[in-house]
Amino acid sequence: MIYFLADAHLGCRALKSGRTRERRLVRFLDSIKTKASAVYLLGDMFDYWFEYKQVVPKGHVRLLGKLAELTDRGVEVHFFVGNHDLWCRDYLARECGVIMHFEPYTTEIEGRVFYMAHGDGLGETDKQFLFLRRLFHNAFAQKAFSWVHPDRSVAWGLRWASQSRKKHEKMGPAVFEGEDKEPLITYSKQYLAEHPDVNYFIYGHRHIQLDFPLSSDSRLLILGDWVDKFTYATFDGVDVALHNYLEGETKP
Ligand SMILES: [Mn+2]
Repeated sequence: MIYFLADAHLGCRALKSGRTRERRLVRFLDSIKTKASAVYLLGDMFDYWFEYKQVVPKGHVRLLGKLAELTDRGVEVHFFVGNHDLWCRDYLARECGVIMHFEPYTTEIEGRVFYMAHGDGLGETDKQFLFLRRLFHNAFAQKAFSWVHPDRSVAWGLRWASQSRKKHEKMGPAVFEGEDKEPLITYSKQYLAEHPDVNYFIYGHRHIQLDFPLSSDSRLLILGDWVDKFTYATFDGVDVALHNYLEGETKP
């Protein structure tokens, strides 16, 4: 079985349930470790991650340990960067054995073609978002930022990320905006026209659960999140389905 999930935003300072959510994610990964042949983490697993050559942000040790356990067992774990944790280098690959993806990734699994990405910037028209995205991805800006002391830069990053969360909270819960207003749908339709062999487009980023038909043999799925939805998708070799991970949760 193949598993897909995204957007845990671990370490988010605007959310009180950090450790609880991390534990829940770890229990989920533990529950699938014997069934999974591959796990795709489709971005923004961390609310902020800026990695220096010799230094990584504190925290997340339960998740990192579980990822290492999975890959030690031979489970393929794919880690896509999102728009909150794009400043990864090689630590997660070296330490946890994951396969890093900094770009959208197309792969064939059991005869079906998957196009996967976090989803930020694809079909996006918001100028402010695109400006920031370009800045964040700019090699010189990244180099300059890496000269800042980690204590300062990571504190700044966590503040930026939690402000972005609060801004989104004010706008209300993420909802499906309609076929014509979802950049990922527009983008995927165009992409499909040029690459008609893609059967599944799988994305995170939007924090909504969506299973949208693009053609008779192609669908677009958005994975929800692990902030308050605890949703994921599976591929059993025949079809992709969306699920909710349910379990009793009491302790903070
Ligand atoms: Mn995102």
